[in-house]
Amino acid sequence: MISKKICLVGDFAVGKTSLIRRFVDKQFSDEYLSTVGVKISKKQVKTLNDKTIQLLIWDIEGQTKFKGISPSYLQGASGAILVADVTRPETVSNLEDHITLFMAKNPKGLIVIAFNKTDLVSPEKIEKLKLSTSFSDHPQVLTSYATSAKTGKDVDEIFQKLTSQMVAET
Ligand code: G3D
Ligand code: MG
Repeated sequence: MISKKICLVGDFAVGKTSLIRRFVDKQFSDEYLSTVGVKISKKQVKTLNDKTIQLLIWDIEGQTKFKGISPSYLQGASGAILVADVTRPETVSNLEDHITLFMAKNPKGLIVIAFNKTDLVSPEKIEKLKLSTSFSDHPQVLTSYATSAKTGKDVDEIFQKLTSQMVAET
């Protein structure tokens, strides 16, 4: 079976770990785990063209407001889910920097954007946010989703989309 590394990237507390837990374990936890290092979760995903892929999902543990992402974390990734918190506009503007960092390490990597915590804001606000952000400068950004790790909205979809596209490209 083919394995592919993907990374969750984004500011502190945007919901990266929660999205992985929701996708891998089908649960949401309000409990905060602050271990230092990297956690790799594995999950088998069936792609649209019926291949089974082993996803190696990388998550930073022990990230703080001050301690950012080390470039070696991104090494060798086929894709990334870039996460912003819709209740904190600065996490949305910082996506641009995260894209640049990821692309520098993985020029052929694919990216999907998760506007997360959408359970906390109105649909109108999400629509506005989506319209106000454009990633057309970055062809590697496939699409964006309005996710919620709390309700599970669009969580499977975003992982599925990224995986199917990564496989389609190889
Ligand atoms: P990180 O891994 O990006 O640092 P976490 O972020 O997954 O640790 O999430 C940070 C906080 O946001 C957690 O709350 C978590 O429960 C909450 N959270 C994550 N995703 C969502 C979501 O979609 N909706 C809502 N309402 N909350 C979310 P605490 O209180 O533990 O800091
Ligand atoms: Mg985390």
